[in-house]
Amino acid sequence: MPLDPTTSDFRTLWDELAPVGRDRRTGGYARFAWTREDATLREWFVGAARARGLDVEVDRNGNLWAWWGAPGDDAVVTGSHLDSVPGGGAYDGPLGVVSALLAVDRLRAQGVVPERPFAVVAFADEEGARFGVACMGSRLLSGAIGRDRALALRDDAGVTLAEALSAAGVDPAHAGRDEEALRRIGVFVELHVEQGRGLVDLDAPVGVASSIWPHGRWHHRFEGEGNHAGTTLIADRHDPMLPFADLVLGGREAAAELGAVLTVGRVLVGPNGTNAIPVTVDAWIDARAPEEATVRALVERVERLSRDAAGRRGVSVEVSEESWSGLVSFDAALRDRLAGAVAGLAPIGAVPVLGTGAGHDAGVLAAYVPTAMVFVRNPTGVSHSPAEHAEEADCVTGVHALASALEDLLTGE
Ligand code: HGY
Ligand code: MN
Ligand code: MN
Repeated sequence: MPLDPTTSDFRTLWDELAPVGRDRRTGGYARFAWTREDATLREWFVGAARARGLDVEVDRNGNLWAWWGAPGDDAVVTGSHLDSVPGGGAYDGPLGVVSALLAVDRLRAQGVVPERPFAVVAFADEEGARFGVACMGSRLLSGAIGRDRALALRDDAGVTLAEALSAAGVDPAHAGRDEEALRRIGVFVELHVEQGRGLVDLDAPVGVASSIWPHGRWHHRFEGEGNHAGTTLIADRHDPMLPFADLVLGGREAAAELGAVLTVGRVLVGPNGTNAIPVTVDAWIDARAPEEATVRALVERVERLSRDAAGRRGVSVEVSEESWSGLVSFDAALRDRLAGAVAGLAPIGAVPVLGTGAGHDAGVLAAYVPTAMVFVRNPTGVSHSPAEHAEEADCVTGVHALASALEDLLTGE
């Protein structure tokens, strides 16, 4: 077990995770909630925590908690998630979990004795890649999503979240807002790889978060009429692919005009045959902007665009909101306290304060308990891609920064 994490200690732990769910061809990860890969990652977490003498508990929503000392209320909690988007990078999520475990090693090596309960957490299903709603573990725990709605969500194969939880040994009858788990979180600090170019442009290895852009996901389902690709005259077609195309192009233009971003990264075409006019196109819109009103304006415009296009093309459309995350402004006093605890550590000087367009469990929990985030420099800013990266030296600096912030919270007033 490493005592005071260095580059090689970081690499040892990091390398244990590297092969899990990795596509050998693309290098991208497929680590979706409640799959075999997820189970492997969860087993890894349990093993790594126990190797450090931490006691592991699974809460009612399948989140994993590793306690240093006795569990209790008002704990200092740190961690992140282990799941990925399709074709995701290695760092988004796991960096926060690995750094949390190595921060425990560092605190121990420095003789720190926690004066408050302390836990490392691995939240379940942060990306929402399988059931559509991001941050499911923290949303269920906090009650930010209703239990019945969550449990009825289906993956692309028709499996419900309730069924997936059961299959993984988590009883869905006990899922939902967890008062005990919530009471135990006195403060949550999530370390995360930065997902933009903020820190690299500022030439800083770590920073702290100020805010998360409001964002959400919307499902547009177009339904037309299947028919033969060769014998159906253009004038006779009810092709759902056409309003879908209008939506993608018009949505991008609308986003650019409003100063927002819009992504259509997931599409299902039914029946998906080369020589058949499709019957259905299901498309998912991810929309984000600095202001809530801008996201709402964009989403309304895009819905109108879809309805107009569908009407013109003789196709029906249904639009539904799958998730919404309002603007998050992290607790300024906690953020400054963290920055103060970290500033001056070599090679960190001043600690930049950054906003982000990426969602996090810390953002969900911010509505219930004080939360803060530490970002680690990403040399290209690329994320949700196999090209996502952080240099080992920066990762180790991140561990040191996290440990300092935690020490301050564990032993200070
Ligand atoms: O989609 C997001 O912003 C996050 O990475 N879950
Ligand atoms: Mn992500
Ligand atoms: Mn993440």
